[in-house]
Amino acid sequence: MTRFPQGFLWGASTSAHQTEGGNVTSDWWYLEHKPDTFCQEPSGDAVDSYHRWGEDMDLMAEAGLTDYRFSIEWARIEPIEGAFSLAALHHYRRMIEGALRRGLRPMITLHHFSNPLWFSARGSWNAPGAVDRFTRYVRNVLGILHGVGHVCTINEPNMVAAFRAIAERGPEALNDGIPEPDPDCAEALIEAHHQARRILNEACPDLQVGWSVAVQDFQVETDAEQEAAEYVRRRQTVFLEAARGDDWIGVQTYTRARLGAEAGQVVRRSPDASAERTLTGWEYYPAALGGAVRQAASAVGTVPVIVTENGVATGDDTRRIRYTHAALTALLEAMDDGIDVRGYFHWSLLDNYEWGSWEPTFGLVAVDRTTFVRSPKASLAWLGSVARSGRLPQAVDAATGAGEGS
Ligand code: IFM
Repeated sequence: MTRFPQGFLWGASTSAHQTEGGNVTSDWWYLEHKPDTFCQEPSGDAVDSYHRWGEDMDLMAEAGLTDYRFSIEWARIEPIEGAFSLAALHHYRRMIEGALRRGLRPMITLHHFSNPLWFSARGSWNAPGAVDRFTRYVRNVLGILHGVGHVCTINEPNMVAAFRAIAERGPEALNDGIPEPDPDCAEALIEAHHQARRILNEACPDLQVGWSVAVQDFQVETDAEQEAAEYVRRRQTVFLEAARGDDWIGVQTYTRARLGAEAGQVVRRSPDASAERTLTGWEYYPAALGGAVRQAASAVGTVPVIVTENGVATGDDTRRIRYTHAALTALLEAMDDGIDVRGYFHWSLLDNYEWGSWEPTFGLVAVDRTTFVRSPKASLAWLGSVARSGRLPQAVDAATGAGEGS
């Protein structure tokens, strides 16, 4: 296959907390400001997308992208338990209408990491009643979803279920890949997803509902195959299997994870000393996307795959284009092998707040954090041209990152 199919979703993703700014009623805002925080920097005004979302959408539509995945912020919509903000709901409705007006199909994420502070204070997902609290929120947002094609209930539930370990150990907990998710939290998230799907499908039968899992390309380099499968199952497969019966499964992939064994325990191997690392410290390994969509497809059966995040933290935009070219090549190969992939969303549209730090830049667009002026990078035009033509250029020019041949 050299072309992507007609109707393929071509987009970029963002999340509310990472871009909007001033998310003061959220648990992340609290985490960023508490005295012993593991965050290096707070999100502050972020990149002011709460006010500048129109500029963000204009840039995407002008570049040739057709889809925009963004999240609506529970902490703004329900800042106090049971008190729903009509102004916040109207705000997100205006965003949905703004996207549709520009020819961008919105994919709405209902929960992208941040919670209302009150929800966390009550024990977050591990507390009795957590699922009911989430589904009450879902019922309250139904009214703004008309015209929306895709809803993602919860972003990266396998990361959410690992947050306690991350909060306790700090970001280095991620150096070893995804820490083991808390099983009770995982169970609550899966139940919340299933109930939300039912509510959404009943109220809006045309909506395509799914959730997005952090999927690493796990490469097993040990004979302890069963133990390795169990290691992957707890971190990834259970969340993928929970998507059986969904309209789509979101795959979010950045790198691979090589599994070995030490003293009878499955461990994640560090990248080789010669391996290139990105600004997040992860191995630069774009081909991971091919392995990840295959692993997801084998867990979910016939549910179509949408790549809802893929990208690279780098200060070198040529490297970003090369990474994306290689990732899309691996994606086409997987599609050639029969994997049903319906779309690709790049992470991220904007350089934004990377959960504790502003250092890792994932964006197709740079943002000056004092003036909030947006400066599109060459990678935005490059991805837009792939979207317009539905084809990958055969190669990437070494100097500029632009495509050569087609
Ligand atoms: O920035 C995050 C995003 O919020 C969830 N997926 C991974 C991205 C890069 O770390």
